[in-house]
Amino acid sequence: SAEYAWWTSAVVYQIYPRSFQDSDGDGIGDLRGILRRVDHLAELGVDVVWFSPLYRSPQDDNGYDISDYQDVDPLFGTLADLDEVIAALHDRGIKVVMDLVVNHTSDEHPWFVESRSSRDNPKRDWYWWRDPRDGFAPGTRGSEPTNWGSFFSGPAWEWDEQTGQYYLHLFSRKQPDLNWENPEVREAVYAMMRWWLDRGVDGFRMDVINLISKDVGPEGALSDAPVASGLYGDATAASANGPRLHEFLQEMHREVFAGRRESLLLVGETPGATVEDAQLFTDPARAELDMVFTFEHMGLDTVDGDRFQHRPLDLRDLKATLTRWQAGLAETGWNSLYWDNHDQPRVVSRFGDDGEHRVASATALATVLHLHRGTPYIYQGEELGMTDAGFTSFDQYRDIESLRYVEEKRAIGEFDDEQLLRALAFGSRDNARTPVQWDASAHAGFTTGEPWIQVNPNHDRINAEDARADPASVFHYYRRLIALRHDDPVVQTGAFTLVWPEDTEVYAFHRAQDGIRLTLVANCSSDTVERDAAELRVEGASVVIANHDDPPQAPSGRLRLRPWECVVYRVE
Ligand code: TEU
Repeated sequence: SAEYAWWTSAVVYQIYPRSFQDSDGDGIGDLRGILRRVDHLAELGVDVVWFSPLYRSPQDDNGYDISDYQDVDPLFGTLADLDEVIAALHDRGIKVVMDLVVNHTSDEHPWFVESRSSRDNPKRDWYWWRDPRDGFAPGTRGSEPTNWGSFFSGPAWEWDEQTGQYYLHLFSRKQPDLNWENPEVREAVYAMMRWWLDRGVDGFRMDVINLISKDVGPEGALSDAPVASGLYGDATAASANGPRLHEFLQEMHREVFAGRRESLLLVGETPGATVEDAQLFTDPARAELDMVFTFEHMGLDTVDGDRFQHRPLDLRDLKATLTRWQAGLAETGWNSLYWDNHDQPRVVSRFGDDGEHRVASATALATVLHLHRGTPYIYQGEELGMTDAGFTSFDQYRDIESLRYVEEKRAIGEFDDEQLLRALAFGSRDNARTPVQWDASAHAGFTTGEPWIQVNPNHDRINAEDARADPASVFHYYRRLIALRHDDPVVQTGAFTLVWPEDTEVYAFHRAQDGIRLTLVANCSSDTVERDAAELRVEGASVVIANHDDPPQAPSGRLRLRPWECVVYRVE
């Protein structure tokens, strides 16, 4: 049988340090807090932990604005604390993946401080500096070099009075984009990456890595992008998957990963990447990345991809999208599988039912995801079935993206407050950023101080301590799913075939390999449903995993599934 990389049987757990566990009572999670919880991770059975940024940062975007790549922010602790955490995880057989944010730095990074100091500074060209557009007063609306909008609202260009030019920032104005056209920039980034690998980390999750190559025309010109909606040109269209992207990734691979690749995990965050792009990124022969995060399934319950505008999910769209990615990466390349992360609302609130059927829908959705072919990612709290934040007033929100969105929409008078609050309640990244609910005590055992963002009041019912004591909890179900991936080669690499693409309630598919077939059937609705079991061909099958105690055994006639009931059958 074929040789597969170690991560085909691995499960990754994402820690968002600020919200994981506080140890010193300042209300912000930290490394010594993480140390107290490594056994939670070991008990869950995950193979890899990915840390959202721990580096020195002004925290304009919660650490995705880095001012020193080779130090830990004092909020979180010290490099020595990090070494201890890495050692504690390694002792338990868990690898450590660092976030790598190199599309941009903080404006307080010494590179940018130098770059902005004068037009002839040697680091001037490390960032994107451009003259104002002709015919407009410099520094006023309309004089930006291109029409690009920032992902965090407003223009993607910031006027710098001192040197009389604009600089590019696809995210906040405190996140200037690095100029990857400049070989010195690339060398500096590669050196920093080698430093981390030498320190013992096992890979990188590469933040917006497909934005690093901007589409530079003749004489370094950047051009306007189509205006999809709102005031600005679409920055993704203008800068995603640029002309030199694959060249840069292959160079990075040669300069940083050559000779060490086998043991590493290299995962790219790639908004706007298609499955065709992903084939190129993840074909091992091209030596770029191991896998990438698709965003296609995250837009399906939004209006025109606007993350703040909700429409109900049509299950057929989700199946079609994920199946397209399964098929596209079946022969070469590999999928990452995720529902939740620090940028997305909680899946149980979004695609599931976070009320009456919380446990059943959280476990059913987990089963659907983890039974696909690819490497599953679990975001902290997902294994507890944590729900969206449930915020009802503006002052509860912290995220820069949400705050800027409200500012911009208010400025143009597009929505009233009620509509804005609804938009945030659905789409805000803060939904996933409330503190991990460890127990039922005040602030959920997250901190003894005032948490930086409110703890969800439902921690009295939803928390790790109770979950650990309850064999029917979401937590114990995740443990079983993770163990299943470790143990079952069909889950790891079996071929995927969708069943019932047109069914709007039931998700069903086969995975097959070496004469063994697993068949998943999941009722993704809050009603009891009935289907013809003959079409599933599971007569005589055994049950591998199910989220109810008494699942239908080897059904051949009518198959009845309770709300959010799922079963995986094994046919030999
Ligand atoms: O996210 C990039 C990204 O494309 C989006 O998910 C983004 O968060 C935005 O909300 C689009 O609506 C990455 C990080 O995961 C995110 O936390 C950072 O804010 C961003 O890059 C900038 O570093």
